[in-house]
Amino acid sequence: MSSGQEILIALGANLPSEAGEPAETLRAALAELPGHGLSVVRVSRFYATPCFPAGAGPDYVNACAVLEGEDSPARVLAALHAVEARFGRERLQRWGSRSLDLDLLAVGDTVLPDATSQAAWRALPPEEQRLRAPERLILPHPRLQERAFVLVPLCDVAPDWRHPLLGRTARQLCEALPVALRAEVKPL
Ligand code: A4P
Ligand code: MG
Repeated sequence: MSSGQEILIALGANLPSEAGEPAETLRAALAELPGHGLSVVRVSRFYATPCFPAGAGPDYVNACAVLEGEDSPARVLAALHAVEARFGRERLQRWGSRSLDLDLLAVGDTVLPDATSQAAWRALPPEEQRLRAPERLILPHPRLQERAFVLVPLCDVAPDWRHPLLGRTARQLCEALPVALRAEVKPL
């Protein structure tokens, strides 16, 4: 049970959906969450961010939110996938353009499936990251510490959240990123 623990999610979109342009899709997705037993506690500003990998598609709109709910992390991820499906996300290509991507960043200090596996996913070399997607839920999300488009919005809503294995807060992880990467993440 995740009762009492902060649920941190990342939202991203770089293609329109039936709700409209990416920012509209993000708003509509947040509005769907309470229907899945997830209350929305805080929402970051929305940011325009260059597509990663560079040149692979249009710019993204990214945001983060803090949620609260009683379900297990696996059920929370299932709810996020249901909302992605509602807004027409098609999984054509890993890291491909999408009308909505919802990632589960963290549930308090929960580590899944275990510290060794989480660390192995975190250490995966860039080429393999692109080719291999985890079949099981990994928490914290294994890429969050290297992404300005995640950490900048996360600092709006949960700057003091501490990564249970790296021992650093969201703010410290963000400040460890190159200034140039952070500067690319611009409030809408
Ligand atoms: N999975 C395991 N752990 C998690 C978790 N903590 N959160 C599994 C979400 N999913 C998790 O995810 C692949 C598999 O990982 C699923 O089976 C899931 O159960 P996915 O959402 O199906 O595929 P994906 O979104 O293509 O992969 P992933 O790893 O979520 O991609 P990313 O890393 O989110 O990259 N550029 C900018 N500027 N902004 C973006 O938001 N996003 C992406 C997507 C690429 N470039 C971007 C952005
Ligand atoms: Mg995803």
